[in-house]
Amino acid sequence: MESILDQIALCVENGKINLTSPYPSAMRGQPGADEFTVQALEAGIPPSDIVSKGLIAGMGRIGVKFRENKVFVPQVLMSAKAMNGAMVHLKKYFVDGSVKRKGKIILGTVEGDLHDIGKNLVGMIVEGNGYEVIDLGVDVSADKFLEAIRLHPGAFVGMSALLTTTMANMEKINKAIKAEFPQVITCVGGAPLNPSFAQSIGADYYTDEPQALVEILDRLVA
Ligand code: B1M
Repeated sequence: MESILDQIALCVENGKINLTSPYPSAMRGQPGADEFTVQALEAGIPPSDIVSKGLIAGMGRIGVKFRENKVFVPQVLMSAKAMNGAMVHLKKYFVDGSVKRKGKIILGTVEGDLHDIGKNLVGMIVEGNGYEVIDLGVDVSADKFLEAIRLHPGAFVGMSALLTTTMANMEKINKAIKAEFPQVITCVGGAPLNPSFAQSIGADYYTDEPQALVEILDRLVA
């Protein structure tokens, strides 16, 4: 029989939130990430194991499948919902410090740009892989990024742009960040970008999909 942690990972991977949720149809009538997390806590499994071997394992798998085009946006959204169903029971362990995040990332779509579907997906997958995400939303100016960096020392910065016109703002923002906080690591992504653009504006990293960003962050915090 699969362990409770495997069951949690499976529920997150498949977007199974709780007993009553109808999705995915193959798992209808079965407990979800919600109930299995309660069971795991009652069985005395450390919350940190539930996070690392259950939630992060499941979100890691969906991130890889998304990269490989084996699943699409709706499945990732359902996985994030299942993860949030489990997180309801785990939040207090993050607050009391018994579960630690791997790191923090400030995320935003750059000034002038309102596209946030990709940025939100990046946020969900990065959060599901153990990072705290400070989401500044869309149309984020350099000043807003700088203010967030002051509030969250040690955080990485992730910027998204979907328009060729707002890529120029990304350069402006990256320059402002590096001028005030040269040690802050910046990552950029979004459909019109490419590695040489990222390099030309002085960003530290470029990725074209969320799981690759997780892998970069994991290497940086290792
Ligand atoms: Co807009 N739009 N749009 N739009 N829109 C595009 C981007 C466009 C390519 C459509 C086209 O002409 N074929 C085009 C841009 C052309 C260009 O500049 N090269 C365009 C345009 C022109 C515009 C307007 C100017 C249209 C107008 O008003 N005349 C306008 C601009 C508004 C503004 O931002 N100021 C506009 C408006 C909109 C809507 C508001 C209607 C809506 C956005 C809704 C929203 O986001 N809440 C919208 C949409 C939906 C699109 C398309 C159709 C889809 C974008 C999307 O969500 N893709 C898009 C055409 C297309 O892509 N087919 C288009 C799905 C998403 C999952 O992918 O965002 O690429 P993506 O994110 C990926 C990766 O890029 C990566 O990971 C994500 C997940 O895999 N990634 C990162 C993203 N950020 C990352 C950050 C990272 C790492 C990876 O590290 C930090």
